[in-house]
Amino acid sequence: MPIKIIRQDITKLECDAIVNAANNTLLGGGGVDGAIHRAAGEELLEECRTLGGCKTGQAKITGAYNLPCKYVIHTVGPIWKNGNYGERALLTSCYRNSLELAKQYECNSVAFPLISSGAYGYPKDEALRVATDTISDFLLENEMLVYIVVFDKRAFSIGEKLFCDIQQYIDDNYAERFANRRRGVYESTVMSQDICFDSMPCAPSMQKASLDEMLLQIDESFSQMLLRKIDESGMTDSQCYKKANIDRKLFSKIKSNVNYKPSKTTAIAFAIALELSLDETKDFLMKAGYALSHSNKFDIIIEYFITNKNYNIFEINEALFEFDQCLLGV
Ligand code: AR6
Repeated sequence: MPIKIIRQDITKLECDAIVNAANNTLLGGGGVDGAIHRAAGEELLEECRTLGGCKTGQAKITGAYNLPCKYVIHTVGPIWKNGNYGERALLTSCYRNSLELAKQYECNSVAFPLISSGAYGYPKDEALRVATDTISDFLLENEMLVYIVVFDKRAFSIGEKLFCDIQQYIDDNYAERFANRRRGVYESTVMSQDICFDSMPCAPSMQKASLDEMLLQIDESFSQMLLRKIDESGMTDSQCYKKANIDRKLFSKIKSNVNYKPSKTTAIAFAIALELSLDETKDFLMKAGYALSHSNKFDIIIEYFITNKNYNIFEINEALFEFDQCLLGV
């Protein structure tokens, strides 16, 4: 199952377990720890007193009392110094150990705050990268819905360079759209003539081969094209839907219904998982009745990542989140 990045107060989430960014005493504190203790009530503190603290990178589980979830998993993130004190390894083990505990307690869904990214000072973009890398590794072998809960906009930020590059790409492409609009119809007529001339020099045998191929594929639905492309890629079905951040049940629906019409974000998620080029992505989307245009930020951001051959769906989602767009996958 997939990772969902959401903006919310973690204490309000209805899922099997929420994770607390605690300290070694497990006896409460500020930030998300304080919020969780306040919302859960005194009994949580009483249970925490019986646990004997927790080492950095480890995790312990308690009941959730007045919270709408079943369990609270308490983990202690590293205090950021300069990155040379094993901070990344410790933060990775916070996520890994919390996920293992959730699995042991048969949780189907678990929500994480961005551990260490507040009072403990871990740089936010790097903290987020550790979270998505570790959780996505875990999900390759396990079925669970994992939320990364981002409390406020400032608590979340993709790298500054990536942000600027994407912003620049958006600006350039919006500009191109307005320029094209001013140039008007004449240019599009010339372009369509160019396409006709382009196709003329083809050898007749090549034309026939590609025509046969096109005719064979004319009735191929989105679902059939997806399954064919998965086979061609050498991935298994589950490798592909996990890479696409898509839920197994949704994949089964698409697989079993030849005429299934996915949402645009689902279709793009599969294009990303299959590492399709921009042209291939456009053909693939067309099967589901969608296009990529330069008239909205979402499409331009997707185009940016595809043209830069960056097919990491979690990085793409971080960027989409930063620009207030819908996320890919489920
Ligand atoms: N829901 C979701 N995320 C939240 C919430 C909330 N209600 N409140 C804060 N955050 P921090 P740390 C985010 O400082 O860095 C405590 O005193 C917040 O924006 O809570 O691991 C403990 O007792 C930030 O991105 O945890 C420790 O002493 C993230 O949660 C120490 O702080 C983590 O910020 C742990 O520091």
